[in-house]
Amino acid sequence: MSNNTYTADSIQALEGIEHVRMRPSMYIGDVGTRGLHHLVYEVVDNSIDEALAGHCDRIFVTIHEGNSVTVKDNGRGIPVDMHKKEGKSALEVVMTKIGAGGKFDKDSYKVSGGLHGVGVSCVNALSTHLKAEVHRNGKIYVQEYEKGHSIYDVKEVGEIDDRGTTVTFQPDNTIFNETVYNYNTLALRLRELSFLNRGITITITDEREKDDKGEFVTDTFHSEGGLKEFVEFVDGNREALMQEIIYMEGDRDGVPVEVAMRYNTSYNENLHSYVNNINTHEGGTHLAGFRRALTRTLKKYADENFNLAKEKVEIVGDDFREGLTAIISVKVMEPQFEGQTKTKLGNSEVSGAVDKIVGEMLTNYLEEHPNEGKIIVEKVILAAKARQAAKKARELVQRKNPMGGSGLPGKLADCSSKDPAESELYLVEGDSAGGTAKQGRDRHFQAILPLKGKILNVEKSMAHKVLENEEIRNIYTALGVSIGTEEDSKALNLAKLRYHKIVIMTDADVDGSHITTLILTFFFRYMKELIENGYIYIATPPLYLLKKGAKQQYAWGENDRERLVAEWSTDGTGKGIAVQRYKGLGEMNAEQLWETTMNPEHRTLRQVTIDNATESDRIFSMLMGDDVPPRREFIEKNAMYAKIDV
Ligand code: 0RA
Repeated sequence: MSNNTYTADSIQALEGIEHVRMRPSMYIGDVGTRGLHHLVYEVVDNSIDEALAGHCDRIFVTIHEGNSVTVKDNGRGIPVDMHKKEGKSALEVVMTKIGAGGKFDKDSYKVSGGLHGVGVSCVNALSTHLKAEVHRNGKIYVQEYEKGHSIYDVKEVGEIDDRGTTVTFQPDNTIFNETVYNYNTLALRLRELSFLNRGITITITDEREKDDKGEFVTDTFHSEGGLKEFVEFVDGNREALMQEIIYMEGDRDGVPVEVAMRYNTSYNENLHSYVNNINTHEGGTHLAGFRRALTRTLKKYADENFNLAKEKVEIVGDDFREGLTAIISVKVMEPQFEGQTKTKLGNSEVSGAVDKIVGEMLTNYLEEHPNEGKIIVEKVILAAKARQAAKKARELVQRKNPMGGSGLPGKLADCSSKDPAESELYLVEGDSAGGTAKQGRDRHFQAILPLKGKILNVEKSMAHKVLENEEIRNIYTALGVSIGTEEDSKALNLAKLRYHKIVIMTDADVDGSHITTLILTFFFRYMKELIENGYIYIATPPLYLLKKGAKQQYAWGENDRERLVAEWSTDGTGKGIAVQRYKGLGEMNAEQLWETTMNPEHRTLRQVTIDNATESDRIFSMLMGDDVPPRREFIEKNAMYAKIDV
């Protein structure tokens, strides 16, 4: 990720601030939406640290008109006294010296800090303007900065009897190519932080828009129950197997560990792990420690209390995690992040700490809760039996449909290119639209697989049903990869993937959105790697065709349509303009479909990304669960898919 031409020394030689502005991605990941939002997280993290140190319980985040943002807390206030070595106020050092962080306060319990952990000075460097206001010692101190440099010394501007720090910054639009904050994205993260750090109250307010009552949109997040409530929240649409949530907390070798878990009737494993409030998508030593302790403890309990021989089933690690939702949160002083996206914890000492705490506390729990113990063991035995059935089904499928050679589905119209990097697979709703797409495509690099309407809802199906399902089998055989929930097959062999763009193309109506969601659920649960690697896209067919005389143009939404009508009308009416509404892909001919939706020169593909893994899990369980109204509402709003024009 980082650019190796710069050594640590040369970074310093280059003067921190200028280097941050020259290579922002090295510090905040990217200069798109993610990086923009990261600025807020970076500032909030400082307040969270102050809260973790026990000096702050209130944080306010405000998005202002023009997309500047304020983060205010009621902590001790950043010190303003002279920093001897630097010859400047401590506030100025924190705000302008790259890498200074809060390190001069050795007692502070600094464990949070965004994924990149770069500090508020980077936010300052990437802002056209930043103002810091500190309430401390009964006084108000302020300092302002432009592009990371102070524009005056810290000054005392008044007296006050509260305490705290307020930072307002305006992201530099010459650096970021996206400068509009997404309220939901920020609110999601703040809610997550409130669950991960119980007792803190976090309020977000959006001053850019007013609601029906003429008030600013605002949300306040506060959790007394912490991870317990987090599990309850992400599992809101699953049917729990037990009333109570199993909660384990402790501190081993200086590593605070917190785990909350509960079994439900689903067939999925939902483990979410955090290190210093950062979601570790790729897992790591903390997760390994949890899994080991869970398997060992439950196995021992089952062996001692149940007659497993009678069940004639061999139980493996996976079986203990089917239908399990668990959140694991650890705080590590010097975390080492590894893996492709630097979200895998490497510290070996953490594994033992989690293992010990979970082992001991789960053993105690089972002793004190024999009823729950029985429910868990019965669920595990059921999972083992289902796994064996799935294995048989898979073997059957593989025999019928051998890998390699001509093992491709009959319905697939493949492309001629064999280079995955340039090849695209369109998953098309319905045979009729599939036929049109086959005529319209560029057969050199575009393959078409028509799907029969609604595919199986994998959220509610056992693994072997998923593997046996014909449409799903067509998808993964066309892709050239194997799928499964078992540990060995989970390491999906991406090298075998036959297309690096997999495009879901459905009608632009509620049914189409539902089908898109069903397909996405399948990818999310069974081939998450495809999403994580950016291979999954959603096609966006136009909604309207407008014609006036000889000219015609497509419109993708209401705004588009209104703009065109306004442009074309000479007298301000809609007169003489024919507006054709496309209800389905089938209403376009092959040429139109190519022109608007498939031709790389003109089309808009939305790349599917996972912004927040825990929230995605909750959303998928909600969308595909039993409760219909929230699903409809959500699909209609369709707020989940990140829109990236490719
Ligand atoms: C170090 C020392 C002290 C306060 C802070 C850091 C601090 C930093 C931030 C950043 C945002 N909000 C903050 N609140 C506090 C003070 C140590 C003391 O008073 O003894």
